[in-house]
Amino acid sequence: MSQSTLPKDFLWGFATASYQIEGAPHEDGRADSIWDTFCRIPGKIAGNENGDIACDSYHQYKQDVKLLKDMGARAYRFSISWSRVIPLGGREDPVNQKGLQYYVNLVDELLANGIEPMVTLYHWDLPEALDERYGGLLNTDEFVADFAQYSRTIFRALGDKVKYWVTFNEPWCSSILGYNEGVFAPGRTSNRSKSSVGDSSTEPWLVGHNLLIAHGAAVKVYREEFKSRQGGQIGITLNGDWVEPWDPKDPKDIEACQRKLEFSIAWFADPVYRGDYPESMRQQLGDRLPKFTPEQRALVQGSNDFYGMNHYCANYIKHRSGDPEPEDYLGNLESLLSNKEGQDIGPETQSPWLRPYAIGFRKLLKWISDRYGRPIIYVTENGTSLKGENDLAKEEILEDDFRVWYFKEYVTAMADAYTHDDVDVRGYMAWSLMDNFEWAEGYTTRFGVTFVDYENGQQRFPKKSAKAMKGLFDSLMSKS
Ligand code: GBH
Repeated sequence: MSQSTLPKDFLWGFATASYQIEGAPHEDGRADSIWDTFCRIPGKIAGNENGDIACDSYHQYKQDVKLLKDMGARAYRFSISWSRVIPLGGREDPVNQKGLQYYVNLVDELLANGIEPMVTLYHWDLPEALDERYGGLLNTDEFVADFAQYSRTIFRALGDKVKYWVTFNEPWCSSILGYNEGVFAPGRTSNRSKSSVGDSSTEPWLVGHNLLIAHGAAVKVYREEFKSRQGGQIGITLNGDWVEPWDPKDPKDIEACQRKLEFSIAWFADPVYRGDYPESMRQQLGDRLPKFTPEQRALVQGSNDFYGMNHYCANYIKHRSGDPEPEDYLGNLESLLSNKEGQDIGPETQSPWLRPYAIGFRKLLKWISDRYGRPIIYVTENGTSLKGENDLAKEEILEDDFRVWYFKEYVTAMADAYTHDDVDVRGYMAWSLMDNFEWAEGYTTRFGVTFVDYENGQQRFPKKSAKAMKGLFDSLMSKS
């Protein structure tokens, strides 16, 4: 096997998201998103924290760009807070020029430093007003129309300068964690100990459907009104973990692995690349899984210029016998951290769900590439937390050897997929540029290559991993 490489123009950099870093929730006219209100419910977030200050990036964005520049990054993926730009969110509601200007300034600062912006339109922070007005993501017609107009506003303001667009970040999380488990905003679930409203058996599937259609509608706006002049690329970003059978000798576990990939990834990617949901989902969910009208299918099918891939880890998969529960979203199986032999899939991190298993990255890149006809892939997130990192002193946090190891393993696995498996991967954004608000885990879990000192004005200090990244990519990217 020859030495693995990456192409010479490979676009690598770092990622963040608006609510996780910006702070300034009420400055210059921004209104609440569903995450501002969700954080106010006691018990939803570790330490009852919120994003009111976070990394203070609304004020310190020039620091962020300097970090990127010092690390040698070629690109930066960030997201836009919809309620900063259109505080009430709707297609007839006023645009907040000051809020929009923040993103114009950020993009200008990036370009002045030679860093390519990649913009995510929606990373989970729906304007609260839309949730109250018509049920937010549950309302097909209103949500789709409002998202299309919001997207148009952003393309118009930034599209001359931004060439990479992501419509939605991880619709799986919005649907399942927001409407089935109820652990993410808006927190709806059938579990009445967590929420007085919600139906885990139906709402997530409707929300997923609506997100797909809204994605298609925004892509249509971009292609018809902006793309020919602005010349950018647009796609949706899907999360997905790799799978290995709990018992490799049991055909039912092997089958369950495939079903897990279909319930998590193909749920969204099949409609985009093939025009309909996977058969395994239709079989289990029946009429609870919405059907595409011809108009909806026309919007969704063929709507990706590239596949945006978020990937962190892998699980062992064990089939379940008997009928699935109505609330089941995994595909009637168990997702486990160790196999039949009792072997762990990877070492512990601070995140209960995250066990590094780098070969799984290569395998999943190939699985996606094979199933969807070798699409262009941008890895839009990959990274790790460290067990106990937050309990250490600053000097120790800066020596994040485990993260250095993780990135080396994963980036090499990606280069293997590019070199040996014919996977057309063209970019990679590490999660994350800096420690930030880790959703329900608050600030207890750090994902950054940069330490953020929350006690001292959110000052930024690069960790060892920040300094290792350029060398890693230089060693893999071919020079000619
Ligand atoms: C990404 O999601 C997010 O895009 C980013 O905002 C976030 O900060 C980053 O990960 C790190 O978490 O609790 O067992 O139900 C990663 C994909 C999928 C990981 C859902 C957590 C929940 C598993 N996420 N998963 S569980």
